[in-house]
Amino acid sequence: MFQYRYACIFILIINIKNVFSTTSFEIKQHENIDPNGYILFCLCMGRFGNQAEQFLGGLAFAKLLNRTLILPPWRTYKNIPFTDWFEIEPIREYHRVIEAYDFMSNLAPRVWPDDKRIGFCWLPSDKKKTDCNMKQGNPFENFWNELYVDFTDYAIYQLSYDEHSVDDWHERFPPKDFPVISMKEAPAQFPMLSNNRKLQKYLKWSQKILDEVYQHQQTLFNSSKYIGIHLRNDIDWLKACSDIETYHTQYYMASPQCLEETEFYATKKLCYPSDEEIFRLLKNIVILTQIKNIYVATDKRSMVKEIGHELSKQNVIVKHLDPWLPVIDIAMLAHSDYFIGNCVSSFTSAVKRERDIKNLPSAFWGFSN
Ligand SMILES: Nc1nc2c(ncn2[C@@H]2O[C@H](COP(=O)(O)OP(=O)(O)O)[C@@H](O)[C@H]2O)c(=O)[nH]1
Ligand SMILES: *[C@@H]1O[C@H](CO)[C@@H](O)[C@H](O)[C@H]1NC(C)=O
Ligand SMILES: *[C@@H]1O[C@H](CO)[C@@H](O)[C@H](O)[C@H]1NC(C)=O
Ligand SMILES: [Mg+2]
Repeated sequence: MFQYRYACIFILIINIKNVFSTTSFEIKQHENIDPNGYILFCLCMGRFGNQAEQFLGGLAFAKLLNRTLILPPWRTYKNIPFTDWFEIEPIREYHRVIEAYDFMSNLAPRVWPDDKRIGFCWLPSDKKKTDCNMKQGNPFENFWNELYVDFTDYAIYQLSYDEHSVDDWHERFPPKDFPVISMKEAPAQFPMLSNNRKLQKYLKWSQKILDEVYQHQQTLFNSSKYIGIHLRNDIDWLKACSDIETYHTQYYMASPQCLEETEFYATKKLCYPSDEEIFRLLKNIVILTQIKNIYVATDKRSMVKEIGHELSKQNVIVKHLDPWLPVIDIAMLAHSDYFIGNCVSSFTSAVKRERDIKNLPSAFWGFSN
């Protein structure tokens, strides 16, 4: 009898665990509230590539302050829970983190009462906290509303996000008065600091994304080797590249990924390569690798026909998926056997960082080879 009841309870627990899957596990961990407090920020600048660079900078900052990082949702036309795209456990090897919706439902009622919900803005010292405009416009308003966060007050600061300011942050914003530092902008530079690129290794795609990648690899290429290329060529990019040579810089958007520690400035050719440059480099890589499958990711013009025509002697098979989620293109490129990307694009930089961690080869349009 006892054993039977025991078994019933056991089965019940298993069922509850299945229904609530991660939450029942998470709640246990939440009994530990971090006495050092939390950090939350909006990834409110740009789209995925920009957001990923800013996220890694923010992750490094959270560790510097030794506050738990509340993993922000990715921002598309709506908030995408961080864990829809990336695993949480690998990040915990680097620093304490909690997913934002998890924090809001399970910890915020105790840790972050309404009257402690203070919005943090970096503003010059002649500005007032009413200039913070924490929730003004898209994506700011939408981001916080979808997390059910309202602010009762604001704090403005001029502190930087590097190791020299850590003591100042602790002094001005001690955790007992400011349990959550919730920031209008990510506490990070763009382009990201090269030192933080290695943090990419803690970003592991969720099983859902991986399954989709493997499925596409099967359908498109029978799971055999392919070269992934990124063609960033929508009109916003044409504009972004048009005056690039007048800036005389190595730091234009993501360009440090190929230019820092060189003697070169960003050029039009690097930013918006001609069709001829695309055919030239791609043909070289096909001949070098003997890989005939080509996967094209693009925001606009896929050049599938043109590439097939120009490389007809090489018998290439050119595919373009145009996935509903741009991160699927990133993951497909990251998993390719050779990658050619756009040095100025942070969409490319997300791919390149992941490949560097795995020691996979990459090249850039308009840049050697
Ligand atoms: N699906 C897809 N979307 C892209 C591609 N390139 C650019 N985009 C879209 O354009 C956005 C570019 O912004 P971002 O990711 O910040 O990178 P950046 O502007 O190139 O530095 C991406 O997030 C996508 O929404 C691509 O190859 N495939
Ligand atoms: C950081 O915070 C954790 C958890 O609150 C604590 O155990 C650890 O000692 C702190 N580390 C430093 C360097 O203060
Ligand atoms: C797909 O790959 C499998 C395993 O490598 C191979 O046996 C099969 O012939 C391939 N199919 C086609 C259509 O190429
Ligand atoms: Mg952008």
